[in-house]
Amino acid sequence: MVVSCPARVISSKKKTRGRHGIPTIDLSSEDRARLSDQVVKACEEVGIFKVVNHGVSDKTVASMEMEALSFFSKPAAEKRRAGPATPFGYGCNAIGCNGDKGDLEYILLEANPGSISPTAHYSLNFRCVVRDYVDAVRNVACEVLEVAAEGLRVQDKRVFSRMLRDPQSDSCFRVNHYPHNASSSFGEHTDPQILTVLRSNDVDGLQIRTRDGLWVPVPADPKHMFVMVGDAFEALTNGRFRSVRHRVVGSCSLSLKARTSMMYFGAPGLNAVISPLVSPPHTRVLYKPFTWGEYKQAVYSLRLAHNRLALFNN
Ligand code: GA4
Repeated sequence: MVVSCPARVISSKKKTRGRHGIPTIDLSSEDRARLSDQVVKACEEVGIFKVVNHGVSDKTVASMEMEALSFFSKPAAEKRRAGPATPFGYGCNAIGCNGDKGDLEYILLEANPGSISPTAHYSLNFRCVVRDYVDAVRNVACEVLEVAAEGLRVQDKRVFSRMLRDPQSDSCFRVNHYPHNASSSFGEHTDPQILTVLRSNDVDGLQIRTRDGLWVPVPADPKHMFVMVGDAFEALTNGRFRSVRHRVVGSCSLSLKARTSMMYFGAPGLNAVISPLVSPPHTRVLYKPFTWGEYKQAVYSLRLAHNRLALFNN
């Protein structure tokens, strides 16, 4: 259940200048040591950062956005043929328990390296465009994970990225569409996976909750991408990285244009064991080992509840 939250929202002015700013990281930087320190610091302190020079071409992004918009503009009956989302497919108002409100609609697809989910409900062009986009954002996620592993001084720098490149990976891809004429929202939650790569159009709405309980707007930036730490990364790093609570709030200011966001959720295979890989000597191991499949099952039964990881506390 989503707990209604008394936290304050700070103004975006304070956010951009003050200590609540979202870090911006240039992924093309050749100063690898500095880059990996920046990634580790952002994952520890904020759990979200903006990535510039991410390497995904404008064309790949624009084609994906166009295909998504053309899907969402179809008549309701036609879209519903690609649903219901159980969990994959087309969904609207299906999260429940205050998770989403208003007319949010979405498509959720499997996105492991071997296959992009179906099906006859999507055109061949749609599937090709999704495959290209997902391949590109997976590369962004893997690069970030490798840089993070370096920053954490893990010997095998592919230890995290390998999980996303595994053909059995349970990664998924989601496109959310918050229509212009409604006050649609998505309740606060953390993403359960390892890492999320988010790209939205130029309509605001995303907010993150800081450690001190403030809600901070994350201004939309269609040219760049945002990377968010998920629960599985928090567990893998023994709590050193913190998954970021976030929500999308609809308001009158959303009313001119629909918000469209596209998220790649990088996850391991269902049987992959998640156990803290980087706990310095003398540090208590916070989580019992669990498989991604076990965690996913807990996530679906607890829905958007707070602190699901606590189920696996040592
Ligand atoms: C939130 C993050 C991702 O969008 C998602 C969502 C998933 C779904 O829509 O099927 C969940 C939600 C998300 C967490 C709790 C459960 C599962 C809906 C829901 C009520 C795809 C994910 O992995 O977890």
